[in-house]
Amino acid sequence: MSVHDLEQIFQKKIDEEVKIEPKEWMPDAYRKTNIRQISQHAHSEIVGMLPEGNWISRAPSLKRKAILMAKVQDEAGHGLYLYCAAETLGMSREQMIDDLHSGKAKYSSIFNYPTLTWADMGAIGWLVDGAAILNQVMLCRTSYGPYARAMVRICKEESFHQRQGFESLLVLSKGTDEQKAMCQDAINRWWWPSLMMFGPKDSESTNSDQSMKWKIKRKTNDELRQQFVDMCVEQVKLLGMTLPDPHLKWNEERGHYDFGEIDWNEFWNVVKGNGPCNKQRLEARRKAHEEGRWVREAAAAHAEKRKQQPQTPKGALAAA
Ligand code: BYC
Repeated sequence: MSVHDLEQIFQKKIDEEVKIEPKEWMPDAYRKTNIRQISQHAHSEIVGMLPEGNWISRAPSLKRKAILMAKVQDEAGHGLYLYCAAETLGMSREQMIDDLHSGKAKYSSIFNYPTLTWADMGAIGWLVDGAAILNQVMLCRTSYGPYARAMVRICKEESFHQRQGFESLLVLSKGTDEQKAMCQDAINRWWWPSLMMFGPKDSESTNSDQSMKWKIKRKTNDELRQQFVDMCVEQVKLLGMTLPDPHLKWNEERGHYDFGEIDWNEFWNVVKGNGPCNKQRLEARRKAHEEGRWVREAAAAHAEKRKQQPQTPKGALAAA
């Protein structure tokens, strides 16, 4: 069968909503795009543990500490499901991690901003996880089977993350004047970077067209960003806070809120590694990896030893 025939069969499956599975034929570019997107997504989950991890030891109560710890552990789990999904496409975990540590691989721009106050934990939950969910709910229907299945579980956990963030901000928004001011300040600082999480505008998105045809992406960057703006404008009212954009205005004709221009220079600057915390984040990941080397080596030696030991006959342990 020619490559042309294989491509046609492949596209037919995509059009008919049949999931693509690891051992099936797929165009090289489909494999590459999925490896790129899934590994970037995995790195985002892992680097995303750092800004919140920063506040575990300073959470204001035992309850908030337990919630934050559970959330950060969930992010680690998400990273692991996603690395596994990317591995099914033939890239080793070591290679993906090397690419992150060398600065070759990207991860979400949002995690290069600092977490300055406790209210940032609420703002990350509400805005960052809120943005992530909108994007990820669509990815539950992505065409590559292992990625879609990983996303189903991740989305369940993300929706808990978003609610806990909103609830945490709600408490602050009903607190003292200082707490209210801290809440508003966190919203002001996280709003624009959250809009940038959806990626460049459609006219500048290099991968969107092909990814939409292959149903890797189900909605474009701008469509999801608009959905996010519409949702947050309503939710912020419940907090009695405001969003830091004087251009937010309901547009009757479009049936959506208009919003101000995103600072794309800032976005690309962060993506290229020059955001406020890029260097610090990569340094923290490299250090953690180096400090965990002995654990990986010990686990590998243990597994090797087990392989060399004669297998215990079935039932022997029970008999003993
Ligand atoms: N940051 O052609 P485009 C979480 C890159 S973690 C950095 O539109 P695409 C959480 C893009 O990679 C949530 N880079 O790209 C964790 C591309 O570069 P290359 C993370 C970005 O892939 C802990 C170039 O710009 N979510 O939820 O079609 C705590 C052109 O863009 C960004 C995901 O990763 C960015 N924001 O669309 C709390 C979701 N945006 O590689 C929460 C999965 C774009 O071609 N990913 N770039 O040189 C996606 O859905 C898509 O990859 C994107 C971008 C919508 C992000």
